[in-house]
Amino acid sequence: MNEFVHYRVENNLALIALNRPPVNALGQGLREALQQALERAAGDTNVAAIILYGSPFSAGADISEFGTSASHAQPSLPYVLNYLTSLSKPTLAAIEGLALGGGLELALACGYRIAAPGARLGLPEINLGLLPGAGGTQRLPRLVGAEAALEFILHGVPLKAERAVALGIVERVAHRVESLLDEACAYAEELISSGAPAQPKAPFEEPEKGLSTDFFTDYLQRHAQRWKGRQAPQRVVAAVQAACELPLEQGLQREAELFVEAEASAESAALRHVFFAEREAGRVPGVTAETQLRTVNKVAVIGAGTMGGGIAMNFANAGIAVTLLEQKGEALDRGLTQIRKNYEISVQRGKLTADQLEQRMALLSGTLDYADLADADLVIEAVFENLQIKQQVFRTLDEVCKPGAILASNTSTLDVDAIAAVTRRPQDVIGLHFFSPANVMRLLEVVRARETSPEVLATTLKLARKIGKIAVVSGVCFGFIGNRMFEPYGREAYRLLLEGASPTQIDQALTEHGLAMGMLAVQDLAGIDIGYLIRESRRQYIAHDPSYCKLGDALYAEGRFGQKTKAGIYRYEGRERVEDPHVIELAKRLAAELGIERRKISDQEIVERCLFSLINEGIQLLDEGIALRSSDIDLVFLNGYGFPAWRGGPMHEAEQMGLDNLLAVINYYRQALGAYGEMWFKPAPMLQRLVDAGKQRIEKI
Ligand code: T1G
Repeated sequence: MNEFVHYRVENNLALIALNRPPVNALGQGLREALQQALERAAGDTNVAAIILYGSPFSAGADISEFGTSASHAQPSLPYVLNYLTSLSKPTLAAIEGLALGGGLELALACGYRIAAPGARLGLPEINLGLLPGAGGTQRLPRLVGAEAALEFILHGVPLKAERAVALGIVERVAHRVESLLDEACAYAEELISSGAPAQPKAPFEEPEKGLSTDFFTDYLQRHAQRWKGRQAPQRVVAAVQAACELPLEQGLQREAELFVEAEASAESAALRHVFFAEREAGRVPGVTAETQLRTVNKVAVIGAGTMGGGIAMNFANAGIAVTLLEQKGEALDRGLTQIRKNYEISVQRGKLTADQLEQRMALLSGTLDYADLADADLVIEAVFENLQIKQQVFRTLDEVCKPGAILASNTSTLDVDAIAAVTRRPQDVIGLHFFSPANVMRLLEVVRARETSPEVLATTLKLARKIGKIAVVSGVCFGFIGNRMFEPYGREAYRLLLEGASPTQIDQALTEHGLAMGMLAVQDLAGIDIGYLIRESRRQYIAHDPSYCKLGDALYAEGRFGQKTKAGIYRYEGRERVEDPHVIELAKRLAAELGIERRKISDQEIVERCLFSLINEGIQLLDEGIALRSSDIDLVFLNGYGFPAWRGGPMHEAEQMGLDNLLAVINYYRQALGAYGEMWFKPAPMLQRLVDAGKQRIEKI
């Protein structure tokens, strides 16, 4: 046995403690130690029952092993759990903190289960493009029924212990976390004295009982659209169906076959990439565990509009007091009213209780007076996207805010260095770019200005986690990471309209690729006017291309601002988006004026030109040091722009297709699109360097 397990016998109980910090991930070493401990307990005649426990119990298989030989290195998890179920002595799982994935499967292989209050139990494998691969799809249906098991596995969200008892996953909840092991021992003694079997009779020996004969076929059909592009959910359905149709032994074999497929899938490789990317994003040069953190108990938000109100909600949701400042009383009232309405919708949807609504509203206050911000620990400015206006706000904040207050701008494109420069405390200034709707979108771009101090950066990164955001650090440039890369993506969508593609074809090609929304629909949502104003701020960089978003400029001139005016690239009849012949004609006219020859364009060209332009810009961003790593860029697009997580993000997708192939396609369009291609399809220099160096990963060289 090794250090990953502590073994002792007390009275007639073998107590086996899992000990592989931080989460008892069931890597090969822990599996080996666990197998040895179980064999030792099985062979000890003084041992009448076996208790497994850990703090936390276990977060499941070791995700870092997947895709490597370690994942199936003996003893495999299925082997250990099958051995566990073969023991003739009662086995009991004492679940503290977490039992996730293989951790819960370990508990399910035990005959009995007791959980500590507040413990979370789940089978989140679906979030990694996998399925439970150590008996979960076969044992859970026999414990709770096939339909309940299917929903639980596909949902992939852990349950609290108390709910798990109601579902039948565990039998008991201990009175206190501290007494869990004692109560588990008492439970084991009860089992021994009552002569309980090592494995009690399954409550659902026929898991399919009560299901229609077409249940699984119907289930797949009902969810086909939602699961488009993915395979993991369908494998879960197949595995649970096997639990209904096969004896346990053969069901386990079927599960193992499906797991091997899943582990080897591009979908799982992408989702495992995202799992580690989310954890890597928090690793920032200059910020260490020793970096001093500032206390943030009181937040102020300037601007109670859509963004300001959404930002404020994030902090109220996390129990932090927020003061909203506006210039006029009616704007302030409107903002606070809208926040209350947002919470009321959550209550109607059952996501919030009425009490929680009032608790959160009680944390929100409003003022028209900057003096009331004097004791704020963090102030976030969310006023009109104009540099001069923002600079004036920061001059005022510099006057009224206490020393050490963090002063943040929610700007989406402007120069945070220029904002910091008007204060006497640039080290306390940072960009916190929330994405609309700010209380919903998980992405937060944390813009590190030239003089932002490590303490301010570390404090905002910690706060981002507290309010449930995925924080990605960006340097200062136009558009930071997301909007800078989204610019060429939108440029190509507009240009393709002139070259002969229709709005619907362009958007459908992108949504077919997995995007939540087509780029032209996004333009209408964000506002044609917003896009125009952004271009106005950068005309010197785009003037050499007379066609640059020409249609967007023309729509702006016609007052067609998108959804907000019921007409933009599309026309809006209620909530329905319809193609507008006027826009097609406008595109044709502009193409003729610009001498652009219209032609039939393939969906593949649409996706390649939009996506590869975005990726090429991302590689350039990395080269400039604006983004720290390519996986950070992936997180930006998965959490802020509706890119499909099952593709891993644009940069991961580029790595999967091969950087040499990416370069070849970009060079193709550079040549095939004539002068336009020469303007906009020059490969980023670092892409050429990566390919010349034979690199498979996108990293700075
Ligand atoms: N494997 C390897 N490392 C893991 C891990 C895991 N399962 N879970 C966490 N870590 C690492 C993580 O990378 C980080 O490392 C540190 O632990 C703290 O994590 C066979 C196939 C458990 C809720 O999907 O959801 O079992 O960055 O920063 O916010 O059927 O981690 O410090 O170096 O996230 O408190 C199923 C995944 C696996 C659970 C803790 N299990 N983990 O959250 O801390 S597949 C999961 C989480 C499986 C079986 C199948 C969370 C957490 P580092 P953290 P946290």
